[in-house]
Amino acid sequence: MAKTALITGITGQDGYYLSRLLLQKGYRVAGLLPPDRQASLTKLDELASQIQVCSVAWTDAAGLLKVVEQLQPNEIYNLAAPSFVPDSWNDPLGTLDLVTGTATRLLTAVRQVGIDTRFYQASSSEMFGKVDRSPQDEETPFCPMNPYAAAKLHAHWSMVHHRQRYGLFACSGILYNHESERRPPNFVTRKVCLAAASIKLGLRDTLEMGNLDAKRDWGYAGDHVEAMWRMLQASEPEEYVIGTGQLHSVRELVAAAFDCVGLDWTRHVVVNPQLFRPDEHFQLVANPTKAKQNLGWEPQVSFEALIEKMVLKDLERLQSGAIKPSTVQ
Ligand code: GDR
Repeated sequence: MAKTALITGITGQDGYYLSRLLLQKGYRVAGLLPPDRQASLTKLDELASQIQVCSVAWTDAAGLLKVVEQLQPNEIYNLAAPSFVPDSWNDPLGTLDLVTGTATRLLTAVRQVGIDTRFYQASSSEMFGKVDRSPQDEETPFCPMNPYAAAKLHAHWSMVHHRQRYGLFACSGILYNHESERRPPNFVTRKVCLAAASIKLGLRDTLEMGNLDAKRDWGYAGDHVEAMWRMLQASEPEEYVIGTGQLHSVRELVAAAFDCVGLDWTRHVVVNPQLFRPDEHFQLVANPTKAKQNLGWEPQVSFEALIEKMVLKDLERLQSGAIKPSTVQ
């Protein structure tokens, strides 16, 4: 019989790639969507018609329990989160409730229904924050530096507690930055790739950037969702650090994107100190050895190939009119 997977945050970048992977594997895929977010299902494009939608608010514990009871999912992937880190300063409590509250309500539902659902929690490298070592692995202490990271850490511990106390098959992937053609333009990779494509087509001339010396471990979202799935197929529920193990600066990202369209980035990029983030002097880079050894997981798409994919897709979108030039200024 086909397995059933329930995904929160299904209309986000990772939701798309994970749904696609699970549908290809023959899963029945259901997505939890709050009643006021039903329209966002169109973000799943060609997958939308294959997804069963469960309409429940994140705060509705009874509603979430009912969904779990009725669906009896083999696997739950909890991806729901406001993922743009700076926004969490504007609404720390809302972030905590969405991130931690949803994880805890779902874990409670699984425990109450008493089924053998395997639970994946989307943890983040932001939980490491002010690191005292690089690269980081599963033993690295956490030191979150913003409300988003603190909320993710609380959700992470909630998952660990449910596993320890109730014996649930619950685990988390501590994921480093992962990008794709589906990344929204407020994230730095997409912002840069869209700008490079727009400048190439003469739709704009400059790009304002924050800290060019900031460094990240950027991987491909399609690779990272594969790791999520593998974690739930393992014999034991465990934490895994998921990243490429390679650090690149924002400067390298900009150079790579402009290189794809044959432009010299130094002629177009302007640094705006107002876009700098305070407390960002730490090198977040993964040591994914455990994932390689236990799950056989390795990233398939290189940094350069990822940036090229993203730039080419934005060129195509702009040329076909899928993105209106007026929105790229
Ligand atoms: P991040 O992603 O905060 O790491 O979180 P983002 O792409 O926003 O920033 C990456 C790095 O680029 C630097 N930067 C800029 N960032 C943006 N957005 N705009 C700029 O103009 C700019 N200039 C420099 C940032 O300072 C930062 O160092 C992502 C999200 O997916 C989280 O949800 C996830 O948990 C973590 O990755 C792992």
